[in-house]
Amino acid sequence: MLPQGSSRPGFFPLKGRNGLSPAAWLANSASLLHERPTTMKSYFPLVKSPIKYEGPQSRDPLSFKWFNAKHKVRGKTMAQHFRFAVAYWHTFKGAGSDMFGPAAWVREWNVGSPMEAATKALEANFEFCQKLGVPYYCFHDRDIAPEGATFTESAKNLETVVKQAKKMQKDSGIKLLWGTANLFSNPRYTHGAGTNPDVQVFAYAAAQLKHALEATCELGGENYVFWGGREGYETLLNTKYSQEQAQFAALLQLAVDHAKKIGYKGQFLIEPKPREPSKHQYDYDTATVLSFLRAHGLYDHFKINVEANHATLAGHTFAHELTVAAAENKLGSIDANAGDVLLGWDTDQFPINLYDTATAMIAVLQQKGGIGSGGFNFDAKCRRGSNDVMDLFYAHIGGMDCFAKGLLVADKILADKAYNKIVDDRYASWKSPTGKEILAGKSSLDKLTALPSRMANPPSKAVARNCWKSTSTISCSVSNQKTQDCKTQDCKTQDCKTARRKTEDRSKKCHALRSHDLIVVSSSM
Ligand SMILES: [Mn+2]
Repeated sequence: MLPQGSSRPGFFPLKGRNGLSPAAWLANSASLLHERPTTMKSYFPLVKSPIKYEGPQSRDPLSFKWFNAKHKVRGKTMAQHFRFAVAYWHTFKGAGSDMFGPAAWVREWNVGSPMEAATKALEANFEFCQKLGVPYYCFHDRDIAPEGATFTESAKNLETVVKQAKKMQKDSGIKLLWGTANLFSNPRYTHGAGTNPDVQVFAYAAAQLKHALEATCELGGENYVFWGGREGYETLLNTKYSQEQAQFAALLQLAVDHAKKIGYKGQFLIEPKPREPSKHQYDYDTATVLSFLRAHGLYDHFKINVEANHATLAGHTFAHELTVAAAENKLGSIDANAGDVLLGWDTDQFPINLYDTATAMIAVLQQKGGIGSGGFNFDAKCRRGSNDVMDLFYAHIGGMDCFAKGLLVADKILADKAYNKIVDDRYASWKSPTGKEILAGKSSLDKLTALPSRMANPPSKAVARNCWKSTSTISCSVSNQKTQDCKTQDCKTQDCKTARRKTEDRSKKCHALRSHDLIVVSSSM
């Protein structure tokens, strides 16, 4: 416990109960409140006890309506499913600035010299995480420690802050989900860090990466993230594309090598993002990044950190990006936020759309073992008008509840036999000998060419619409029974006209069942 009279803000010391699992830590949180010395400064004095689950009927904005850390879904508690994290940059260094105006808020912890502010922000972070009931935080090197006048000074600042953070992690039980280097804010990185045309800038980035990786390792960070902030180009007229791809791969390989050297066992992640700030960002989306990793022999060392807002900027849904990553067991972690369909940039909002979180959680649950050492990091910020620190609580609580409810809905949908049947039926024809042969690599174009000659032409509407109902079942009335019965391919015969009518009837039924599909999904919400 911190000494009485200490001026340091009050997170709840764990008194030797370090190394607890997030679930055990959450269970203990409430009992730790009384241990907080009353003389300690608090940045969030209005939150007098850790936020509790009170259920959907509660009207207390400082309570969870759906996130119940201990509630089990598919054998895992919600705490284990989510491993929520607070994003240091937005929550403790964000000050309401946007492209039309500079900082709008002065947070109580962001005053004094840069290093004094760094210490206070750390204290605010650990108090906030404890009171919110979030077991992890994430940082960039330059938001946890200020950049100095020289590289050596920057490195020293980071070293000092890491020592403080390590002690506060130990005292509070809060852990580091991931760390990363900010290789995009300083003007030296205007033309990229790893992909910069100047090898000296590359070397600077590599050195900064080394320190950020070592800081993450020192703090027990479970992941290290690469977000290629300015890795991209503006015009091909001055750009060697292949050269820049090779450079970026070299930077990643240097990190992999250094991790081995220092014994860092955490997971490396790449966070895709398109369009901002350069027109052509190299890590455009998940599929692009996975392809890049394969091409450069880095595939086994990296997973993907999927951000919701980056997915929508790439013209995808959040669920699409999660599904592409999970399909290869490469979904490493999640930046849980949301964009705005009416705004064309990375707005980093807190998630409040249940349909988005429900479909996202369906995708997450598809990956065996869940997200492993990853978590759900709220890479989200309050809007410029939200100048009250209490909004940080309301925003995070809302986001956690939105994902918790999304998990419950996703579980219900996946457990619903009607839903499973709809999807299975859609692919039923692939269980035929022909389908099995194709997937086993035992078919040939010659073999498959024999099939179309026995099929109806033109295809039945049901087939053309790619109805979820087994196409073989629906089309058989035309292609097999009737066509064969009337022994003619000419569809003008009465038999075939009848058959086609029947098929159209089935097609209508198919549409009705599609509506049923939506009802199944909606009723699960
Ligand atoms: Mn973003």
